Amino acid sequence: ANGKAATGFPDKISEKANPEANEATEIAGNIIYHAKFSPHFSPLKFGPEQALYATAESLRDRLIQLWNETYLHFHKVDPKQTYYLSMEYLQGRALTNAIGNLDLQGPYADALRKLGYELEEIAEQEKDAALGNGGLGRLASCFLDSMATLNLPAWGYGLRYRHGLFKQLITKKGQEEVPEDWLEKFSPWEIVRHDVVFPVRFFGSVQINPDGSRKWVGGDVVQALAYDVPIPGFKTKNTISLRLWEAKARAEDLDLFQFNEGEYELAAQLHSRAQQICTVLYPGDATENGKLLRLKQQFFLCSASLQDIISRFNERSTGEGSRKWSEFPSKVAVQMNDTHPTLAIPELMRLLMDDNGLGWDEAWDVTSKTVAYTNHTVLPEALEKWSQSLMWKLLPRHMEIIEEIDKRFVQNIRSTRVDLEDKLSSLSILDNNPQKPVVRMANLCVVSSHTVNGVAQLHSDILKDELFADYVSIWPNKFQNKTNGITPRRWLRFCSPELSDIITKWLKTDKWITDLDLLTGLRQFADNEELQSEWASAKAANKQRLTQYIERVTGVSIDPNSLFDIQVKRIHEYKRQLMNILGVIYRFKKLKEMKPEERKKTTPRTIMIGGKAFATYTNAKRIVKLVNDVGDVVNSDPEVNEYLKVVFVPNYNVTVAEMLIPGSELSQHISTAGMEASGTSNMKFALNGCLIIGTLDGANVEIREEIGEENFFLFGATADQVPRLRKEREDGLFKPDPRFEEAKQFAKSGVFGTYDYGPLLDSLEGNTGYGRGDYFLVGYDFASYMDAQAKVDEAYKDRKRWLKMSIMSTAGSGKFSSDRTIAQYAKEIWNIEACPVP
Ligand code: HBZ
Repeated sequence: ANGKAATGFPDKISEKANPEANEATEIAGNIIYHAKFSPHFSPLKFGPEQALYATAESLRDRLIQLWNETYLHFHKVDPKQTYYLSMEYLQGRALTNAIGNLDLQGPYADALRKLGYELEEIAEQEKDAALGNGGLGRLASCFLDSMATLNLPAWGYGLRYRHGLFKQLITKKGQEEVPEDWLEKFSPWEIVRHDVVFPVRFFGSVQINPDGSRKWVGGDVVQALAYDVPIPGFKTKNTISLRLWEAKARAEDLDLFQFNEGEYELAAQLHSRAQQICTVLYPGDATENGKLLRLKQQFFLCSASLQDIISRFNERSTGEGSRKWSEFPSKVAVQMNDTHPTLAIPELMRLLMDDNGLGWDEAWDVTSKTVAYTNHTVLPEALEKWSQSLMWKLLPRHMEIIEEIDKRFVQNIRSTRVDLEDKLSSLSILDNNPQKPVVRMANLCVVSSHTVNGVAQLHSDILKDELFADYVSIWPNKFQNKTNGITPRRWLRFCSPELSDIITKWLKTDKWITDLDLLTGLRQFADNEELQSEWASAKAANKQRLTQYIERVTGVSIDPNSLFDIQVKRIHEYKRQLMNILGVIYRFKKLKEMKPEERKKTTPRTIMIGGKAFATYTNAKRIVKLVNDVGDVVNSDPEVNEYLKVVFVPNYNVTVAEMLIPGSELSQHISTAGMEASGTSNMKFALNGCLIIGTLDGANVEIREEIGEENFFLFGATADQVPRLRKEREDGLFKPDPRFEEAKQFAKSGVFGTYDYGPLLDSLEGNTGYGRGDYFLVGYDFASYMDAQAKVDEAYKDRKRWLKMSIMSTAGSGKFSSDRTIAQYAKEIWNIEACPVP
């Protein structure tokens, strides 16, 4: 606080609030009103936290009004509507985004100033809603922003996890996980809908009725209760919904008799089982119990969402009796975000057949015209497979339906495609391997969906040519590409207002915020000295802000004039953070060997690495520890630390990204080619004028095409070379670059502490039998990686050239707006049209 209003309410403001008062005064009055009358805090204090909640509630009033108008408008027009089903959303903070999208930045900043606060300071108080793991969840959140902004009739469905992604602490042991509680106080952004409740069943059995129809009965029944998070579009009235389900037991499920006998746990068994469902995002699934809980979560999302969708379909019926089911696909599109919501398929079949009396063919026609599937990975270990016995236990009716889908598919192929006979064992949905019979969820998705898409051109090509090649021969028109995108509101306009203002000034319009291709207009000024100097000062300001942040969270002071080099993403061997840190180790060794005058000629760098490792992923955790250990040694080395700093940025999340990305100059997207489906942070960095060092993987390929190859530091094997290189590595035919050997030896030598990095580094050996024999080809790509890094150092010395490249990056990023992605989904997959609220 600025000292003015740290405690108590500034009463003068509320008295001043009258109909003639300007907008800021009115808002200030409204904030005070909420601080006084929302019963969340006792009325003694008006600190930053109270100010945040009161500010958020004042916005919530507006959002609810817009949400209602949008709902009623959709109800009246009755357009076809898309439902995005996702187990994950990485929303981050909502305050700045809501104020920005409602175009109330000025009035809110003024209002808070009247109350003694800066808007930024209040925004800082908010916790991230981190209901996701990484790229897939953040993509879903960017998509919601674009759906609302494009006025599309579309909603998101998800789960209201109490504990989202864990908080990462860095200790002497490396990464430690502690639970995060975004609902600790409450979320001002959600609206509980006590009237939107659906029963969801688990376990039980299938009852066959006298007429031959089937009904799922018995088992546990849990209630799904809806919470709506309003999603405002940018400068439009349209405000859509992210509907998150919470699991609740019914009152009658409390066994009062047992309770009165003192058997409290037994009496409340169902309550506690219901509560488990939405307790954590991605419960560990190493154990049988963990698997069961994860499967329950997936089904819970699918069942509740589909019941809700069907009830809305019926509600919007235009009078004369009930609607024809054959109309359903012209009113509803369901998009499955990866295979996690695959159970939507058998659940929709079940609801149509068992609850609404449709026959198989009719139900299948409706279902397969309604659902579409997005694939986000080709890594075999990440393709979901569920044990058949677990599925029979939890979802007996759905297993019958899946068996029938599989049987009909196999029959159909047998009778029409004899050439595929020997492929059927891999094309079928059920893998009946007697050792471990499983349901292959991706196969169920491909067979049942009208459209299957990858998330970048290269990835979609790999899906068509490899993973799903035989399906392509059956359904050549089912497969599409939808290159990912990011919302330019959060990822440029709001996270870097300085750069945004410069762009608006030079383009003479701010229309680029919703028409990102307009950024190409910057190309003609890329050499202009005036623009370059403005560009450099915006970048410098963002670097300064980042410098202070790093000092605050890590205690490491970094040089804002050094090259800021960042790699932030989940820690995974295929993303090759290990290659990055080995490069750093090599650089450190060379700097140590140099004479002082030689060192002075080098390009000073600050290398920042951040990201979370899955709690049980041992090698990923070793990488985190190694980065931290290297940082400790390098940063305290007086000979070298003027030229090199290494920082592990703790607890990487959406909010941290909003700080890091605008302040970055080089970012690393260095996965083994063919393994990163798309990447989306690469787009955020490029949009913010940050240069990329990267492989020809995922969306890097398209980014390089758009911004120009001369503005991209390329290295590494291409995806089509990878299988041959792996084979050569296995056969001992690979001759490692001496720099690679030197870096590994130095890492093992003990300079970076006593931790045993042997097992981690041995995973990079080609034929030792350890790990996967350098499956990710760090050894092969290391040489060209180091060469590319040397080019980076040279380019950075030429300030004018670097600034031009930076401007060209931003100028070429228009394609990567999620507005473009979502417009393509709307047209080419969902067949929906804009429905703007008048
Ligand atoms: O989806 C990511 C891809 O790795 C990335 O390349 C792509 O840009 C992004 C959006 O399309 N995939 C994930 O983030 N995947 C997960 O987070 C995940 C979560 C639960 C799972 C498996 C994967 O069971």
